[in-house]
Amino acid sequence: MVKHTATSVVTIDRYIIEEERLHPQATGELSGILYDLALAAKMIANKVRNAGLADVLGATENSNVQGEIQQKLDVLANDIIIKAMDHGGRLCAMASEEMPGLIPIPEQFRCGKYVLLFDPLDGSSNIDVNVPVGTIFSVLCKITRGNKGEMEDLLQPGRQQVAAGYVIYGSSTMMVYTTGQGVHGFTLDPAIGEFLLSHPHIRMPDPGRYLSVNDSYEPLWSDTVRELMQRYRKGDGKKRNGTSSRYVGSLVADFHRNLLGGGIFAYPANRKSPKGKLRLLYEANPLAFIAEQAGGAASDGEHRILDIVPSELHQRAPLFIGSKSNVELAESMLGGALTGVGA
Ligand code: P6P
Repeated sequence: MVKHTATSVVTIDRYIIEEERLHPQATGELSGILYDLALAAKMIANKVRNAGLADVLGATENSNVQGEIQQKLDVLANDIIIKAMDHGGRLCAMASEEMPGLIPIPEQFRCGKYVLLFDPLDGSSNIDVNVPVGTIFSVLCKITRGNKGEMEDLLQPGRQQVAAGYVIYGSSTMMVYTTGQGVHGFTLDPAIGEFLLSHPHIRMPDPGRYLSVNDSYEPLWSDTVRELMQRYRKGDGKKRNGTSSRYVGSLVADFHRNLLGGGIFAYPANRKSPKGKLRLLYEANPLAFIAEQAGGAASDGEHRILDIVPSELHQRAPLFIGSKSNVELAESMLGGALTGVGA
């Protein structure tokens, strides 16, 4: 594979093909999924960019499975992804943060050998105040027999992912993904409607500069979590310096900054939310795959995120994700606390 630099003019389609050539047994189906996701991303970007103009802002009267008021763009993004992905013949099922159960492939379309899980527009509560939002996706191979996808195909541990990525709709629109061959970032050139390679082979600096956590939950944390956050803030006076606090409140924006600049994003368990807030299958798992592929790590405080065997589609998990040494500190402190030691 050609080792491109950030100055190479390489479209995402060409890069996907070049990566596919690394796998002689590849059938091109996974490449097709990534193409279609890039198309969906461009369509969602167009809606997000124009949201303020087309009175798309504001909430619908519906609420989704999370009980949150659905932003109109949430619904639009969800529909765009489903319509872009359901007829390509590469998927046998999908699942979305916005919908309660398995999303089947319509009868008129052929089923393929992959499943797709996604959060169509994460951070959507920030849309009305023009804060970056994102799409997150995870791709796994079908493991059940038969043609149609089943819940068992969706409920696999994150280490089984064959691809994962996100799109950040920020000052520019970027698509970042991995297929297990490193992490690569593509920036949308709106003038030509193409994602161009801008961040080849992303590596997460370690130790990280940033701490991303919502401190308003401090009264609800365990003593050990409070001590952990203090150690992040102050450093250890030796090899690990202190961190700067950066918290957007939009997971993809916080993760993306830490991926490029180095840092730790933490959404710990707390007395009100014993499993934290973030979803395992379509938020923690895809970002954990990216973090590890970029030299970072992701844990729930006691277990590697990618090793957690899910039991429910929308289950939550505490999340410590980012630069490896920062995640290891969390595990060294919380691994005991979660088992009752040092709580
Ligand atoms: P809190 C946005 O609603 C979201 O799901 C993530 O994008 C973000 O990281 C998190 O919630 C923020 O949650 O409790 O800090 O507002």
